Order: sequence, then structure tokens, then C-alpha cells
Amino acid sequence: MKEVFEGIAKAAARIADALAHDDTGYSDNKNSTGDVQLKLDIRSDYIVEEELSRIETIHALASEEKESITPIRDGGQYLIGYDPLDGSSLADVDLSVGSIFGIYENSFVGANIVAASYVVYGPRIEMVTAYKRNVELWRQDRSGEFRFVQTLQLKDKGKLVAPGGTQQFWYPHHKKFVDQLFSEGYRLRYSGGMVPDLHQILIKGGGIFSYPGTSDKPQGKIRYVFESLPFAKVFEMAGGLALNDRGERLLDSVPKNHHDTSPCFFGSKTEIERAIAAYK
Ligand code: AFP
Repeated sequence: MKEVFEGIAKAAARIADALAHDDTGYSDNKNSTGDVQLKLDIRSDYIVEEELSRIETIHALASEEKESITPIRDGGQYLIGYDPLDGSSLADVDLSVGSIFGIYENSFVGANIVAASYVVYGPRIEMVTAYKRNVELWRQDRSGEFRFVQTLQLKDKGKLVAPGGTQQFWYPHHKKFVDQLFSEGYRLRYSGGMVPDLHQILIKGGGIFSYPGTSDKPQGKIRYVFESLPFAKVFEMAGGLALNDRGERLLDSVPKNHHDTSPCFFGSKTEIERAIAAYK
């Protein structure tokens, strides 16, 4: 697994350079979800594929930016599902964005994700890995190397709320739940990029990020394989919860298509349990 995290770190350093200096404009292409791709989406996807396809233990790659799965080699233990540049619509306003990686064995289902990692491209380049027992924070130093900083653990209760989804289309019980948290003094922390928004909740020790089903998007927007399952692995391993709107563990999900989405809630136990009670 170490070689996979090293490959992700190499890709991260190159993507950070592209973010800092390349054109943030749109390309002429659309991805499989129909989103018009930024030149940076395409560049980041190319970088990840180039860096990860070198790794002997990788069997196949599934990118959010590509319709089909890319076979890499017949041997290889791992399937990597990744979003090369999540929140890329924020790149032109110089807000933090991220890359997300799920490391799977045999198939892209929740039970088969054996590790996860994400990178935050902010004032610093930070990488979080979730594997075996620990969630670890790594930070790029002046030499360009990633150095271990600390392990990360969520408390049972936090103070931050990241309420995603178009508010005019929220279901009434979701709106009531979110309003209740704010009436109790929770702080709004939402940038439109799930990587920095979830990273903030993890680093600050608790709270809740939700991207619910809405009347215009009943299955939400967050994709299982590239986004929600990797973060579910991180948040559960850090002592939190990651559930869908029926209170089921996201890690118990079996997506029919590797581009499928679902409503998702990530955070510390207290807030997630309250969210699910609000949905009962
Ligand atoms: P982009 O990658 O298209 O910018 O979308 C980012 C994202 O998938 C996720 O990172 C955010 O939490 C969510 O979309 C924001 O969606 P809204 O703009 O609907 O709040």
C-alpha cells in the first residue's frame, strides 16, 4: 500500500503546480456526468493516471473524469477509484480544492475499500491517508517531500455544519434539522469543495457535512466510488459515522454503476445520529 500512497503524493505535487500556474479555463469536453471539463480536470486526470499506472500493485483505474474503467495490468491487487480534482469549479477563485482516492480490492463496492486518501491543495499541500488502524495527516515540506504530522480522531460531538445541496430544494425535515443546529450555535463552514469542507471538520474534531437528496436531485450529487466511499472510510476510521439518508452505512453500499451517487452524511456521532433521527 505504501507505493500507492507514494504515487498519490507524486501526483499531488504535480497537480499543485498545475493549479498554481495553469489555465483555469474550460475545455471543449464534457465528462460522463455531463459536466463541462476544465482544462485542469483533464490535466489532473492525466497526471494521476500517469503516476498510478506505473505502480505494479495497481490492476485498474476508475476516474470521475472518464466514462469507463481503465485496465492497467492483469496482475495487480488494487483498483483505484478517484476524483482527480474535486471542487475544480473553485479553482478560478483560488479557493482550496482536492483530490480523492479510494483503494479497492476485487470490485468498487463499499465492503472492498481497503484504504483511502485525499489531498487538500490550500496554502499548504496536505494529504490524509486511512489504512489499517489509523487516519494520518501528512504535509508537504519545503523540499517537496510529505512528512507525517499526526493521527486524526473525531470527538463524539462538534461545532461545525457544512450543509450542501440547493437549499430551495431541501426536503422540509432536512431544513428543520439544519436550522435546529444553527439555533444551537453551530458554525456554518461551507465552501463548495467537499475536500476542504470535510478536512476542516476532521481537523477541528467534529461536526457534520451533508449532501442530501433534494427534490431536484433525489440521489444527491456525491459519487460513491470516487468521493463518498473514500471519505466514509476516513471518517469511520477516525471514529465518526458516514451514512446515507436511510441511516445505512455508506461502506455497506453496492453501487450498480461506478458513477452512481447517493445522499450522504459524514461527521461525528452525535450530529449524524441526530440527522438520521430527523429523517425517521
Ligand atoms: P465540482 O467538482 O463540480 O466543483 O463539485 C464539487 C462537489 O462535487 C463537492 O466537492 C461539493 O461539496 C459539492 O460539489 C458542492 O455542490 P453545490 O455547489 O451544489 O453545493
